[in-house]
Amino acid sequence: MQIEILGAAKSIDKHTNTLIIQTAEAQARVTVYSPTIIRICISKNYENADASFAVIQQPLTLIDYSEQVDHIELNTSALKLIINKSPLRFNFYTTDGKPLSEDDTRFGTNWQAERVINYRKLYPDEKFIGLGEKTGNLNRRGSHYVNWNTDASLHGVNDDPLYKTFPFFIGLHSGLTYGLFFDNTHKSYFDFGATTDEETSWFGADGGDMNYYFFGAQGIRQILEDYSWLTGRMEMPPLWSLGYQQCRWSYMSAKEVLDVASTFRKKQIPADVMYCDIDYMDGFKIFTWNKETFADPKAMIDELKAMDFKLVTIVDPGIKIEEGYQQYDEGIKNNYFATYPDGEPYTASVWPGRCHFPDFLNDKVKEWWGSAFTALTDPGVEGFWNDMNEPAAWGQNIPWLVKFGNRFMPEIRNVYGMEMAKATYNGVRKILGNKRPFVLTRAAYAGTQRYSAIWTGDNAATDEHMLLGCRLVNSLGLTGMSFTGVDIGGFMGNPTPELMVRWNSLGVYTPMFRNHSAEGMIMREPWQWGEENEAIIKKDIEQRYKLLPYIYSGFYQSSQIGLPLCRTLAIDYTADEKVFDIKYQNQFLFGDFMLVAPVISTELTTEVYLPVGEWYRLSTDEKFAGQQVINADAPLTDLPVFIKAGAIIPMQNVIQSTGEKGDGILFIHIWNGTEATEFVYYEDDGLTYNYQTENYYKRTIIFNPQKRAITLSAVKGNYVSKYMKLQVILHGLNIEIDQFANDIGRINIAY
Ligand code: MIG
Repeated sequence: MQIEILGAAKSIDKHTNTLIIQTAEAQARVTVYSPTIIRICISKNYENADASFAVIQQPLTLIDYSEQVDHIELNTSALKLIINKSPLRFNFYTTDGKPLSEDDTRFGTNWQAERVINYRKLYPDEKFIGLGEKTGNLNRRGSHYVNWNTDASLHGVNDDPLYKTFPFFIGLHSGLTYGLFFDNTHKSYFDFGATTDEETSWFGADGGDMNYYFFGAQGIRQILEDYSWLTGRMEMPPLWSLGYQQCRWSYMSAKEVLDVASTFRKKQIPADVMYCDIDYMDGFKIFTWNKETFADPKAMIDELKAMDFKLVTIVDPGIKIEEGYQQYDEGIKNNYFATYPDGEPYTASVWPGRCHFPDFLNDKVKEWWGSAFTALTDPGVEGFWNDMNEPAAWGQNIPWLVKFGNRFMPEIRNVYGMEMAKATYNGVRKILGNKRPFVLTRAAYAGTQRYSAIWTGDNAATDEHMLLGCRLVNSLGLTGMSFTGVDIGGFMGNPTPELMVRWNSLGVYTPMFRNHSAEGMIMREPWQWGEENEAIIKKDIEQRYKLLPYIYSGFYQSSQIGLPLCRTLAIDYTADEKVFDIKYQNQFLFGDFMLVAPVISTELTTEVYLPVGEWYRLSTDEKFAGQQVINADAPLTDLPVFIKAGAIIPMQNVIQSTGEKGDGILFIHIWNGTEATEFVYYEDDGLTYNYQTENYYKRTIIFNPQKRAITLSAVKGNYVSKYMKLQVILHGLNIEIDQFANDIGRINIAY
């Protein structure tokens, strides 16, 4: 095998916004996207190097650099890049010269035939977080990972790879932070000092270019803002998708779907969403309905709507080979399927039997796929669940010879799912007009947040999987994916009632709150666990609905700056070694002010690490000093949740679904603190895109304990709040103030 190591610069071409450096092996291009984002793309064949599935921004038009004898120095207001000419190496520093991340001097970028690799210096105290849906510890130092989207059913808690590819990590050392996004869709590898005797870290791919974006902002929040600027942010989801979602593989008939939905209403357990998994279809044919069991989908959905439920239906990519089936006939006629090199459509078996697979890389195919959703939207479906898009087929490994346009499976596999989600999103957006769709996908690549929410696939009904779910969701939050969830209760296997209860209570503090289980498992609805457990589950779901004003504002924040809802403590307490401790690494902040400490179902007390500051237990208002480990009671009725001093948390009274108007009272809970805090309260109609034209209601709530003042800024936006009355509740102060809030001007409350 031929080994090549990037050698000396032979020529340097300077354009206003690009440095083009030629070596004997390849061409390197340097562009600047913002003062904190620099792209390096080292390519043997630059023709296709600028196409990206993930990146939606353009480089700046000017760069500032100077050439010296042995190096080039490129400066931005936030970063210094030193490019050594011989051999060609790229080293990033802060403006005052502290090393952030540097090529390994010996090997830098190198090739083994088609394989492209980058070796970097490993700093003694360096930690790594990120890569999205990856098992293992929060700190990924000492671990090796592969990105190769896989239908990882029955995966263990340490398995890799899983379903998604997010080749973006954040490095932490010497009190500094940086990020690196390797935008390469081939099978890729990340080694954080796992196999190099702690000498180097390295990453690479089976093909393509050494194409990466370096993020030099100081502070993880700013890096996440930069990364989500580069790759896009999620839109506001429909409010109903933040309610409780009841799923199962499968509710087998319209009658069963309706029975479950009406039981929620009868028992007054709040819920918003019912699902139809694969069995609603006719022989698993996508865009069809089973003529017997779902004979009149519109009638079923109308009944659901009358009960204020939304319906989500599943779609898989595999199109059944069957003449007379519209999608098959049209796909064949127009050459819409992935093929072998001789043009023959590729065939594999999945649920419907022998299938072809749409070439989602092709815009025409995307459009065709998207327009077929009328079969679901006409009767009233509003949520679209994209499964099996790794893509999965029985036997798993789709051959490398399978072709998408002029590209082959090895290059396409990791983006196929994202492109399917994009096709779905674009299609239903067109059909639904001003109405927000809910799109969910299993496979994904960097940038998927623009189109879809994700869930973490087929987990199992064990405590270990419940804890893994926290780490996966927290890690996904470091890659722009804010709207995420796990199968609550565990997909495979049957949870004990205790595990079901515990997991449900944790689900309250997960962006997507969905109960789901596999075929053949015992029924999972809240009333399947005995009266006592049902009461706890109900209370926890009620808690979710009470918190929706806080959660929705958190989604708004995320849509603006890319900060996730579920935040590993590493984001805000980066320098605190304790947050990386394996004992506490599953803890996370939910939104700005709530700290959640996951506990397994067989333990009724737990150790919780409270970082710097002061904290209150949500359930008791008991106050704790931070920077200490406490022993917290953790009965099944009370998941340990702590509130940061100074917290401002808007809540409402329980409603049965997000479509319910409620009593019109907005509670603002405030827990005393020492420093001024603020919270941006956000509300809109929860259903349409009108918010994009200022049809929202937004005001900043400021709590200033030193001045003993609470301020609500004047309202921004044209939307009229659904809350008529405001009630401020000061915890830890024992003062209650009621005030009517239909006055949209500034409100000052002194206490
Ligand atoms: O081969 O549609 O991860 O959530 O219930 C299994 C049936 C296919 C896998 C998904 C799961 C879903 C199931 N699907």
